[in-house]
Amino acid sequence: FTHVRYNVQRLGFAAVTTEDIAFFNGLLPGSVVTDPDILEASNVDWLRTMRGRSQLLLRPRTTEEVSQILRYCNSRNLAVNPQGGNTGLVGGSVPVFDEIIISTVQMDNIINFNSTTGVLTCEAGCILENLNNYLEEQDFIMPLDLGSKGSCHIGGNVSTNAGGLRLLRYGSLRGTVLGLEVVLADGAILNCLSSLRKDNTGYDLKQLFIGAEGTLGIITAVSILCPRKSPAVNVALLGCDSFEKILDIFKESKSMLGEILSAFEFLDYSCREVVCEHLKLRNPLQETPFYILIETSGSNDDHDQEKLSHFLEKVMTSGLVADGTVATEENKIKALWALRERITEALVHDGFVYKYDISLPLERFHEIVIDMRNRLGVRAKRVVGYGHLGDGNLHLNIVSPAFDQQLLDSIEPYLYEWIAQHCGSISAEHGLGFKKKNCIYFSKSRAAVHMMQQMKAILDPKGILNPYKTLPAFTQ
Ligand code: FAD
Ligand code: 2HG
Ligand code: ZN
Repeated sequence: FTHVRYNVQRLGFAAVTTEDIAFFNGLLPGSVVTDPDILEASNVDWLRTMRGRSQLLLRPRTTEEVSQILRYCNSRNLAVNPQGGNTGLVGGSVPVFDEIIISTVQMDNIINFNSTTGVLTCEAGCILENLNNYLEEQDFIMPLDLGSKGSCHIGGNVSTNAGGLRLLRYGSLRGTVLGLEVVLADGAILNCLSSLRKDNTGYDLKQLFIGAEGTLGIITAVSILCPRKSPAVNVALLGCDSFEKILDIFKESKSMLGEILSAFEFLDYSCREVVCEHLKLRNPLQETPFYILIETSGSNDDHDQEKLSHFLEKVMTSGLVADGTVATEENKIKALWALRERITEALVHDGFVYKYDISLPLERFHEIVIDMRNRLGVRAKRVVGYGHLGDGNLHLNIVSPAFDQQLLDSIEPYLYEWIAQHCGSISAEHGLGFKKKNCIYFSKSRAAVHMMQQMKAILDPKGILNPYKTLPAFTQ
């Protein structure tokens, strides 16, 4: 367990007293946790790189309860940490000091699903995979899919504006989320739980809370537009011997697969090594420097198969692809997806992981991986590149046997400067949380950050909501 160095001072919030605990026990009987053994899981992040020391975990069941909790905390000046499935990768989901953890785990009811419009309305604590399973029974799916689907909550997904494996096809949550219910810092309930596709009456307030990482309010319910489940799904895993060829394949796939293309994911040979070594997954292809996973989803099997085989024929005969395999059967599809989806899980078995989640112009997408390998040499156990190539989102992960400050100093700020120079983003989809908040200036102007700080001050004047996260401390 390696602590991130906490270069931060506790702000002047009140500390939880026995009177506070008595108040919460009265408000939420049976949903107040003070047992340190149970608290441990909520104090430590998924990567096990951060540990808070909260002594109080609240598990409200209703929006009204969340409202009462925040009204009380605001009046007492008690800091809080909203938490969903605690799968966040930037240290946003766990307390830094003794913030009260407010978990959505008991808010997991589906409120309504309209099978004509495809709009699902549910509480924030619903687990993404459960929602997807529920929808699949009715021939629909969630518009997003992440490797963490078995644990993450829809409220956490919206709060991080999670991207994931389906964004290429269905777009970001900024488009698919139609409405939100949010409890503000003072306990006021903001009901923007609309199910409308179109609504241009004034500012679109829900957008403020999408990607706000729990710093502006607690999301208690979500309404989201869900696509139909495609009856025909095919997955191809292709091996390539140069990155330039991958870009050509991408272009070709956009043109030849068009509307049925539903994922274009990338992994390099180091990722393949790590999943095979630690998770014992089998690589069905010959060794190549790069692999891509292409998924098609459509409504007509024959039509899709025909399109896909034309596409594959073209990329194979033109020498863009060195080796490939196609899956149409569900278990084989799952096995191919596992090679891509389980990289994050495999990497935690490999050592200490330095994680970077970058948006870059596609031409530069892989250059930084090579650059880092050369720069770090044998000091890094592994430098891997993978990600949502179709969305210009690279996951650059570097592994060392244990946390190594000197290695970190060789990576940062060099990497962030490189990203800024090439007009990329230092956080494409994971957010800033605790770990990356001070890096915001590599991707946003001072004026933009200042405006964010002003918005935070209006919505949460005492700063009780997820302090120490997302925004750097205010400086004149
Ligand atoms: P948490 O981790 O509990 O919280 C995340 C942030 O949201 C915190 O700042 C928290 O305070 C805040 N928050 C949580 N719930 C609420 C709420 N109801 N109201 C207000 N604030 C709230 N991310 C991607 O974008 N794409 C991926 O492909 C992807 N794959 C992943 C694969 C694995 C194996 C893992 C471990 C993580 C992956 N992630 C990915 C990161 C993570 O799963 C997402 O960020 C996810 O959306 C977090 O949801 P959660 O419920 O776990 O939120
Ligand atoms: C993915 O796409 C996730 O697999 C996780 O966003 C990426 O662990 C990572 O860096
Ligand atoms: Zn990702």
